Amino acid sequence: MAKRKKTVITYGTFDLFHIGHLNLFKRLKELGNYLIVAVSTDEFNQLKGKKAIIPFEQRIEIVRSIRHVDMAIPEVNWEQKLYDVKKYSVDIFAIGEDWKGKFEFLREYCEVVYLPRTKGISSTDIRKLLADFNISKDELIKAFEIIDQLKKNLE
Ligand code: C2G
Repeated sequence: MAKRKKTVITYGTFDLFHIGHLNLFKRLKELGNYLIVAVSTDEFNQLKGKKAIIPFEQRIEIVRSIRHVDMAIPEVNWEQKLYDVKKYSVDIFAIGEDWKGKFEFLREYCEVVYLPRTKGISSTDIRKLLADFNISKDELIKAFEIIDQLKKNLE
């Protein structure tokens, strides 16, 4: 007897794809057997006050390629969730607990689950790390001069 399709949907930017996103997808796929991920477009991110480093086309292609994901769609506004839940006969809407309580209106149409975030990593942290690596050219030249001097001292 074929297993009944149990559809789970989630939404997000998924910039600089990392283990926190992958853990989420794994957990989401354990809740059902068909996972839809809606990836925020660059335009919608502006509305969210977020600027992703990786462009939308690449972010959705990466998400679409993750084996836990069955379908990836664009997230273009705040209002589409209800439309998506009906269009795809979604059984479970799930998202990280940083959004806890924000999507209770969907409970009338599907289960709503808030999942623990993966500690110690976020796209924002990675962006900050990259920014800290922004050594100026002069600092780099100075560093190489010091290394050369140290080498000469050791000869
Ligand atoms: N996440 C996680 N653990 C992390 C980082 C992120 O579980 N260490 C989860 C978030 O809780 C979220 C998802 O990964 O459920 C995507 O995170 P973002 O890309 O930051 O998504 P966000 O900007 O919160 O967009 O309409 C909803 C919004 O589009 C959600």
